[in-house]
Amino acid sequence: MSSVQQDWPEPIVRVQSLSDKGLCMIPDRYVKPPDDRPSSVSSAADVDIPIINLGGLYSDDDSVRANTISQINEACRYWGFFQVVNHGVSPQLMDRAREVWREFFHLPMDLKQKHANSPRTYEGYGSRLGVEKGAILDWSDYYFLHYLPSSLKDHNKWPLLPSDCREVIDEYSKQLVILAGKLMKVLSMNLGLSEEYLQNAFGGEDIGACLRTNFYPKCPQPDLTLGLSSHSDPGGMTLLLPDNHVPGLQVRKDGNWITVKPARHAFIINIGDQIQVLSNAIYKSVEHRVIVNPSDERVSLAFFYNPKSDIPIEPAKDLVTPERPALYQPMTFDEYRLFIRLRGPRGKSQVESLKSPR
Ligand SMILES: O=C(O)CCC(=O)C(=O)O
Repeated sequence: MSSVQQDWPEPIVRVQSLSDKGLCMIPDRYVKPPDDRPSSVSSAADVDIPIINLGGLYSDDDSVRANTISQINEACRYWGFFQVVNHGVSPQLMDRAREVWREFFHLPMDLKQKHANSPRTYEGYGSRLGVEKGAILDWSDYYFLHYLPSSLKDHNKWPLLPSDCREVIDEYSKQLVILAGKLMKVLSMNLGLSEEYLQNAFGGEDIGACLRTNFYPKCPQPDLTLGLSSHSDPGGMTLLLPDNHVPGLQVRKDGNWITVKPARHAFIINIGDQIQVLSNAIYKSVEHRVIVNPSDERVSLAFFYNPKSDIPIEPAKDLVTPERPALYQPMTFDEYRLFIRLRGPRGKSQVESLKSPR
């Protein structure tokens, strides 16, 4: 597999600076083909992903505990997405984490440019995913950083401002790793595996965790573009803190796009491709995308909980039977994510391409 190139194929344009110009029309580079535009498939207005009260996991009442565990199981099997409330992460910390990032994106451009990223590691301030020359781009900027493993965490690659930014991201990430660890246990048990199975398959203590904060500026022609193209997440599990005022995330369900209505102080959890592989596709890594709008910017924090990058990920032996043979061949996460890093978001094409020849 070819390695990632050192630099972007074209000069980087910050979407925020395009939006700030007050253009009436978006540049052609952001105009999606008709089939990929937001209105191409009707969205079901009255349906939403499940909302699960995680407090139920610690109830004294056995039936409440069992019911919560079973709701998570159903959500992973049939939706690949769910919201959690009462998850143990402090609401104040969630609000502050979102606000430090909003403040970052409103800093003067020269300060943000100091953190400009390259396709080699993607760390820093970015405006495109993928390095294909002439690609149609998404209407968003982002900031990407590593939290785990500690060997990859480098505060110098995190924003310097706002002044409490690094401290807030550190505390936020610490709490999200704890939450993800709890969910991994529930997912393992729900799959009929030992409580620690998924965590061990991810590399035990040596997992990867990284944060991408997405900034979706106002867009004068939201019907022609997307804030983030349809994709499934390549990693293990994503814990998303959505904007507290502006919806935008759409999840694909039965051919429709469902716009998620975020519950207050909830996280949106979704299964990534690596858990789809480990579960031999019992759990689904579902396609999602982001729409934008003309009147409001939007900020979201996607925290990716990933396997250690150099261990092969393959279906759990206990989930492989003569009736249900292994659907995927082993592959390390490093090999796997190269695809997205080179080509940008492309629906579910990567996890599909991994399927074993039958
Ligand atoms: O902004 C959102 O709501 C979703 C972001 C997302 O899907 C991602 O960062 O992978």
